[in-house]
Amino acid sequence: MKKLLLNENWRMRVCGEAEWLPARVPCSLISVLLEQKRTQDPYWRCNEEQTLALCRNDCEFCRTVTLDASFLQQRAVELVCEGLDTLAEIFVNGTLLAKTSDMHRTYRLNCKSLLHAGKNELHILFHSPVEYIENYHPAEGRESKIVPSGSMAGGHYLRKAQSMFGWDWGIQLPDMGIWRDIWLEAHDEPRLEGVELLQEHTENAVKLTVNVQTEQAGGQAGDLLMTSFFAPDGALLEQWQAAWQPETQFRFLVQSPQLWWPNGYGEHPLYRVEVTLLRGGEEQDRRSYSIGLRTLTVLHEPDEWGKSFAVCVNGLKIFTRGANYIPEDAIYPNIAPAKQQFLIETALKENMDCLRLWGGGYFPSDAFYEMCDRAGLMVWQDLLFACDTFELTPEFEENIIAETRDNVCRLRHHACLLLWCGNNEIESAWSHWGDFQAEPATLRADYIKIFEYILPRTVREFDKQTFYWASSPSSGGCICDPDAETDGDVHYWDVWHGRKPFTDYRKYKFRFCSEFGFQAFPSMKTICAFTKPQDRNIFSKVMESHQKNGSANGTILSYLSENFRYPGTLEGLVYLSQVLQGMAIKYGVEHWRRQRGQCMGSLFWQLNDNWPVVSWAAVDYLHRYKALHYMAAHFYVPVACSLLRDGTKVAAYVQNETAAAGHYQAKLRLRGLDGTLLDETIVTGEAAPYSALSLGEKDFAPLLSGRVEQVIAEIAFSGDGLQDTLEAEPFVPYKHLELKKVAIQKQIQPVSGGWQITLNADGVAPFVWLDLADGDGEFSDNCFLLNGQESKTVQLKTAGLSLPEGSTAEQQLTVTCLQDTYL
Ligand code: BMA
Repeated sequence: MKKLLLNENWRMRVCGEAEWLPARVPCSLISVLLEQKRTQDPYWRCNEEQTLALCRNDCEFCRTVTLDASFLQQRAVELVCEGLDTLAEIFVNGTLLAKTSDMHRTYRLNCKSLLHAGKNELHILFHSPVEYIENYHPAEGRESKIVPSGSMAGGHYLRKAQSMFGWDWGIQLPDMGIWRDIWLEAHDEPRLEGVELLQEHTENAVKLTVNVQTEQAGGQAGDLLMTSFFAPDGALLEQWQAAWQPETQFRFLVQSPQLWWPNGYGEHPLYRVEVTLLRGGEEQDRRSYSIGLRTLTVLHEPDEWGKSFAVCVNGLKIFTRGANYIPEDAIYPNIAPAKQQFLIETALKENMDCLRLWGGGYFPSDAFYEMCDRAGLMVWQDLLFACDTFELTPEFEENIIAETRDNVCRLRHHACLLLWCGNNEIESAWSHWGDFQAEPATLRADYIKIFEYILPRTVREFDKQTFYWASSPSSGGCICDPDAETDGDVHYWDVWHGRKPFTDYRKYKFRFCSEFGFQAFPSMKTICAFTKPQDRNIFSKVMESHQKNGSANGTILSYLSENFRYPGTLEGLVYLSQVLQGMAIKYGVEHWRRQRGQCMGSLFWQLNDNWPVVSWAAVDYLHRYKALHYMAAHFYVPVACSLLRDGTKVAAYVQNETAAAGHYQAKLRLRGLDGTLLDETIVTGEAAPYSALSLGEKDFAPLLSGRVEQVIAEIAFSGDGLQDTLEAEPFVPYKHLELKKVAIQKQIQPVSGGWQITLNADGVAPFVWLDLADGDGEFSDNCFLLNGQESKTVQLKTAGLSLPEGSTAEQQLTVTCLQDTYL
């Protein structure tokens, strides 16, 4: 087979303009204009408006391809487009080859008759998605008034990542272009079409079946198929050959398999399967797959609390810990593997074992899933539908079947693939969202046809082993109480959208909470990167244009007023918003981990951003960590401890998510704000593997009279597999604590891999936040308590550190704590 990659040497122009600009795939209208400095950064100030106006244009890409005669003498010549976004017309030497309308599909187009030896002209015209959605008319009786929050009306008419039209965290940037590889392929022999890998696990062995499908045409007697199977260390385990047939099956038996486990539960060894087509001893086509030997599914079964939703890996039910993941950038050609690697490492630092790839985004590259395989990060993969109605036209049906087939076949072998989920929140919407109730019944019927018939049938046809879930949240489908607390997964938004206090998380014993979240401002340095000094007020036009959830700045201020004092500066507000966010999510996660057994998972909303914005993300667009990141590293650790205060009573809990029983100690303390230890009670306990344990509680009521604003409850935890941890909470809202200014001593010394920073305070200092004034760096821990007695040591890592010329880490280090926001 001959493959001619066509990513280089393109030219792009806005239709109607004279000038062609150089381009290289992956590229888009906006990425090329930016690269050639023909437009300004869409993320700067209010540039979103002018960028959106550019997306009203059509644009065209063209290049020449020089072919020799032998290329064209092959039996088949195809143009393969892995990503055309979205409304494309492809011309070869002036003749229309195809029209496309789905950015998630791979198009394989037979073009032999249009090509000739010598120079050929390839030309792809993209129509404006904005003009299309504005001028599209649904069939009579299928008109919809639904517009997802922050989005443009009509985004659902196109098979294009929905959040490109904007979301309640997303810029409206409906770009267009060649966003994935494009090539010409010529071959005489049959092409390898699909390889299906099926695992059957028995006691200490795995039977692996490799089903190889090739094209029917072009096969000859003497053609061979060969399958090789390699161990995780690269050693060849077995190799089989068979005479070519369109469908061939190979079987392998692995005794004492090295099993793949998610992060925190074991190793992630990857075996490799390689399938080769040979003619006359020469390799003609080859596919290679890294696979993990494991069983992985979701148990949705009746039990004493209703119906479970529990991830089960290699027979072990686990408490899933993770977050929701959105597209890494709103300009898709800028989604580089390095960005994905950073986010995956971020998830690992937060001790996660799962990411939910949310349905308003896209299916990432193979490289992304390979990284997840290696990292032990399970992927909950939504199909690409979110919060909207969808009109089931014949063209729409053809597209969604094809995009599902393409991506299921591409991704089904990955060890990380946990489940396929039909959509985000659409079952809930049809069940009880007010605006959906006024929508036509025909669209409700379309919902059932798409998500309960067409898509599950398509997924099952191509992937027999991965769990399918109709929607998130759901109780199993049929628009039957999808948000039930007792059945399936739940999205819980009363804290945040409903402005309920954090303690409301504790009212519910969900089976699996797959979305809940709380917004915070991005780092001040990130705010400075998209604003001018005069914009730096949260109600300025520029700041509001980087806040896509209508009432959200008010929501942040409302929670702030319940918990903290008025901070007076934007810096103080940014810091407190991040502390609030961390507190909120910690309340939820700790509660659900205490319910382990009944509740079996937590995925907070959201890990990342796709542009610089105020949002629910734990890490901002410029890869600066919010306080939530550092807090997640604690609340998602395999052995986690928590403090639960109920009035004057304080209780200590451990959740042991490991295979070993552990012995734990908690020192329940009352501490004066000057640091004096006023009372201490020690409790101990034994936590079984995979269990939650209450170590004991103490009622501090008799000790609080007359000084409730001058003390804080504190628990010092220690035990097997546990880092020594301090947890603390006041008996009154933080705003009423009578915190005094403290002096925080810092000692910095170089150690291997960075600097060691030792901190001491001469009184209680909550939420100590370390930063670098004009630099960037990562700390081993952050946003912690100094109790006025014990010192805390953290590391500033050299990896990723950037400091302004001529300055040292010591000069740059800033330390903020809660009382710094007192006016
Ligand atoms: C959920 C998500 C997203 C949204 C988020 C915050 O509904 O599925 O659609 O961005 O809440 O509102």
